[in-house]
Amino acid sequence: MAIGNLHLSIRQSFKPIFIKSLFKSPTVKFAVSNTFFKNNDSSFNFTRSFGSTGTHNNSMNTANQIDWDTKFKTVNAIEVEPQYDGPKFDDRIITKEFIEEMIEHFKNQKKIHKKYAYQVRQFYDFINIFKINGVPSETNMYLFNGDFIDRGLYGFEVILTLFAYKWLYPKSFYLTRGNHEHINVAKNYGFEKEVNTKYSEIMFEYFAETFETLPLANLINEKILVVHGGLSNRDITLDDIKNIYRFKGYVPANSLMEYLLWSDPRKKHGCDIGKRGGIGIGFGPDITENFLKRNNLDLLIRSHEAKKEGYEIEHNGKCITIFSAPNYCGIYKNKGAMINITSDLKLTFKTFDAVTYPKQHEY
Ligand SMILES: [Mn+2]
Repeated sequence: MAIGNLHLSIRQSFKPIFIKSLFKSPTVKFAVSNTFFKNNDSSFNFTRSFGSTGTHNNSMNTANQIDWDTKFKTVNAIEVEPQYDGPKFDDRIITKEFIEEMIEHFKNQKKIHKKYAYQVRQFYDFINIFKINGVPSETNMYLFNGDFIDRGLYGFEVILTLFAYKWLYPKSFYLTRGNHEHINVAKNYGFEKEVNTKYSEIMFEYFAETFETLPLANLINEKILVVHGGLSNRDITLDDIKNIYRFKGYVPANSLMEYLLWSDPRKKHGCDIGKRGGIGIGFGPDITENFLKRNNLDLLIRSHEAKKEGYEIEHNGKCITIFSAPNYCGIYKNKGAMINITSDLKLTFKTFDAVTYPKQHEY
């Protein structure tokens, strides 16, 4: 129940600096979305999530100061009215049935009770991904690559479903933080208003707090780095990424954290200030190539930009943008895309169009 548990679930999952999926199965799949991939093979099971918990720097470790027990008790005391007909779960144990019922409930334009929402965008396009590729499970891995919110009417439903799956399948369901998973961005681009309308300011604050726990990068089979935005203008290593302290409550200007969340590839060699008014940088093919060589990697996968065909391959095949929200914001007419990845790191792209969704719920 409690968002406390959801937080903890995520915090505990990412507490070690590296997460390595220990799960082995003949049908392991892996996917990344707003970005995502998918894999149909067994040996594909090395996924690491980066981002320091900052335990080396206790004076700044605000996340550890959160009183999870009090939060849990407060949420646990919330009464569920007898007329509530939505999904429930008990004893802080989320279930597959709860998530499936929750998705049905959302499809029918209903809310789930705040007691459960505390705990745990294109929502219809989002769940269409599971229709195309199968629902997440211990054998059907997914990685979603940030910017889960601020994109239309159903950001809350999308991110709650993502968090619920992360909670249910911590070893086979992965998320990367996007630039929108930040309190100030979420205030300016719609998520705060959406959550205030559907629930309350407290609910928004809980979510904003949870965003900080999301890792800034994931590493697949030691060879593919997945970040939301891009690279730095400095000669960074994976250790530099691993050592980022991400619980500051803000993204420091011109920091590696900012670049990972906000940068975009560019065609020319070198770096420039980028195309977003000074947030993040533009990085060229030489930057990507040198970064990959320095870190013994094969490929960079990132998101952050809508693409007409849902994806774009740049930098001599070394930098791929994947974007899985089709007809982005209802106006871009772009396809959505996903990547399937096999154990020998062969990539297959799948593109798809937007689905129709009910429009009566404006807020
Ligand atoms: Mn973005």
